[in-house]
Amino acid sequence: MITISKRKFKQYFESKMYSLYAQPINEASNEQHLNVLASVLKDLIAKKWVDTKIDTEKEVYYFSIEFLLGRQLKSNLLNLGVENSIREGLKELGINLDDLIQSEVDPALGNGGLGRLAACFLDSMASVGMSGHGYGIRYKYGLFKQKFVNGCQVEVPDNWLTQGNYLWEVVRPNKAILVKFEGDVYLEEHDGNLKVIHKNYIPVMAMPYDIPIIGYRNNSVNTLRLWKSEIPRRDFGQTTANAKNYSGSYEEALNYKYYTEEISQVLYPNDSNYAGRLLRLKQEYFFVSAGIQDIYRKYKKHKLNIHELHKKVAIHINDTHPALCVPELMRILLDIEGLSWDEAWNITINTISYTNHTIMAEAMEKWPVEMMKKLLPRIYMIVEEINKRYLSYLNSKYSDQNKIRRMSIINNGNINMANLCIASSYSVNGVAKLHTTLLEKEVLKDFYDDTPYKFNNKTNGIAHRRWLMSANPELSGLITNLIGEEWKTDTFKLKELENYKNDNHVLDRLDEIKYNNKVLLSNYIMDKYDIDVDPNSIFDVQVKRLHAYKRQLLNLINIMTLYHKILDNPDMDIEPRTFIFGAKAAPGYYLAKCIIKVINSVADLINNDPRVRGKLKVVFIENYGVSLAELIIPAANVSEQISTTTKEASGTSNMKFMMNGAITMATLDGANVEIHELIGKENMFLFGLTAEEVLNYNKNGGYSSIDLYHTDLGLKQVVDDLINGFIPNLGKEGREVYDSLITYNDEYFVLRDAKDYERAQRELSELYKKKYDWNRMSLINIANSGVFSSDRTIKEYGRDIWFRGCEINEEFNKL
Ligand code: RUG
Repeated sequence: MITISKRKFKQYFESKMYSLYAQPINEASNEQHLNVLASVLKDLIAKKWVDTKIDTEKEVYYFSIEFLLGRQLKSNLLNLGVENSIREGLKELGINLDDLIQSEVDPALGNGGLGRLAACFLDSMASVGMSGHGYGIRYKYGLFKQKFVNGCQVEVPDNWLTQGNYLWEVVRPNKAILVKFEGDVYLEEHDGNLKVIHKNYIPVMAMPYDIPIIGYRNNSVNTLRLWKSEIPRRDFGQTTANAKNYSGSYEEALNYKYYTEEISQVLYPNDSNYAGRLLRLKQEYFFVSAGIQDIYRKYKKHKLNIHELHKKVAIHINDTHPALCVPELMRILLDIEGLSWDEAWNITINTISYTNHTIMAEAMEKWPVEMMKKLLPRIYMIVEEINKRYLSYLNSKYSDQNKIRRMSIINNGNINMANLCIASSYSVNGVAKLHTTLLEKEVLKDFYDDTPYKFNNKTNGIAHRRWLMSANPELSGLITNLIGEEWKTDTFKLKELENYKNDNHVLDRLDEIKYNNKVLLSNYIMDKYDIDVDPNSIFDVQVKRLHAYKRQLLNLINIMTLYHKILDNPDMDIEPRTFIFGAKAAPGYYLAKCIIKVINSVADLINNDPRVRGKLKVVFIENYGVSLAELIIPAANVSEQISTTTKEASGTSNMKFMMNGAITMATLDGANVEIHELIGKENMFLFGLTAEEVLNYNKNGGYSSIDLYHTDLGLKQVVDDLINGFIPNLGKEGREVYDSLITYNDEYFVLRDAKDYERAQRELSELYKKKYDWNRMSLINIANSGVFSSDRTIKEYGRDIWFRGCEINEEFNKL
């Protein structure tokens, strides 16, 4: 925790303004004010932000190809505890802090849940006082910005570094690292020892850009180190003696520059459908190699004993994208340290742990052998050796060749990255109970049967400081008034709110706060889209990536059903509803883009139909991301978590909504299962197939959507609307969506679950009429949401994975 008086801050701010811009405060732009403020804050934390503690305690390195940070100013001020003095100081200087907060860029260096989870984990590691740092990529372009043109998604590049540098970063040229691609690898004898020689490689310089991660009022400042790929600078300290010789032609120089810079140019714009592409593999090795070499350098600098690396360092790989940490660490231990294979393997396998985030087959990364061999020749050799030893272990234990093939790391000309991760780490975790069970019992069953002690569950969490304290200050204030401050550092204390579940005064206040947040969102919708939404209507929200399994389509079908009902029965007693969507589709995911177009077309139809005015509204908010989530989630009455059961590994927006008092409409999928365990079915709305039913259907070829379509006339009417011209301005997109449901037999059970969903929605509507019952439910949700703080999750990772024991565990070594 730092303190700074208003007077001191003003002096500091003014002199910073002079040193950075040589001009008076009142002539500076908003952008300059923001830069000066960030610079002052960086100075204030500089002493605490020392580069290393590695010699004193075990450090965690969290490797993730995405970090979806969101804006930093507000949360940094909150965590430092200086917001009030700085707000006041700025005010006296004629500057409005809120304007600065709003004008900060929102770095979109991630796609969705996985990247945002990584950002929450950084926040929590710093806040619980853990020395835990992130390694990732400083993409020049983040996730595309989404615009709607005639209802269709159009992607606009996210040129977030317009000023050249990011507000919070510090570049450290003296810590740049050489990463080698391609070339020839062979063994040479030196003084009777065989040495691995890598010649003619393409050198790429990884330049570190550090972002401080400030803990909540506890003096901790950790680092997120993002690497930018560059052509090695002239003064780059590391030797490139054996590098490829460029003839020096202009064209070659340009090609080389392009080769290097392309690597950190753009974030892969896909959520769970990772096609194998060369650039992506380059990105993966680039940041992994830079990170592992960085750890090694730091380790050597402190003259630590390499035989005990695993006692000082925990390396965590967030999904399989950083899986090359395994062969890269092996490379350093074997080729640079000269350890034996057995020792290098023992150290590696006791240092690396892995999280799986999905069971979707198309998201399981596989790399063609030929591609890896050419791009990363030494790394491939190591992977091949790991595979050889792993196969010999498997053959010694099992006779079932199919099983061995399934578990093999290299199979059919591809390297299976999940298999590599499982074989080479001491811990494999899923991200919610059901997900972990599915990994153990279905998807990774062979591995679980083989090494059950490696598997564990770590249910995801969210940074309650950002998602409640910062995003919903009024609710946060009410909670503090009722139960004191302690919940801010121990969210389990939120449970005490249940004491107020029958206090009408508190329930009224809760209602009022929700209403105020709805007004803020309504104003945004009015400003942006000129759509007038009524804050008294139910705000029913589904915000997340657009994917068929997340079933925005199910939500839409219910909206259409409701629409027809009102048209057929104009006097129907219905609670007015505003359905709100926010979702980006991967640019190459055609069906998802068609669903966006259909939702937008239905929104146009409904919003312009006077017959349903005051009853129904549909709003699709463009460009959903962290900053918009901070506005939307506190304003939601209903949280739509309606994925096909078994498909959503965890979900994290479900937790954010719950913490902000929304009522969950859910299938028993992902972490909805845990929500249900906590609050019971009486405090949420459940519907849909169970996991067992979905698995059974899948094993037996699904159900027949066409039969259902012909028997349920209500459903048939809505499905036909997609193709019969009922929805204006809808062409081939309607047909595509129709085909997914009927021609291709509804892979995600949308129609199969539609009736039950409608039933649950009807019940929800009825309950909303009973104001106190609804608000009591809302309070119970908030009171039970404490378990979903990522502080809890991170402590569990620490306790069960990273710090659980530091001796070499021979049991992990199966090679
Ligand atoms: O789809 C999953 C979410 O269910 C989960 O909550 C989140 C964080 O664990 O990760 C998402 N995810 C999975 N994002 N990308 C993948 C596949 O690599």
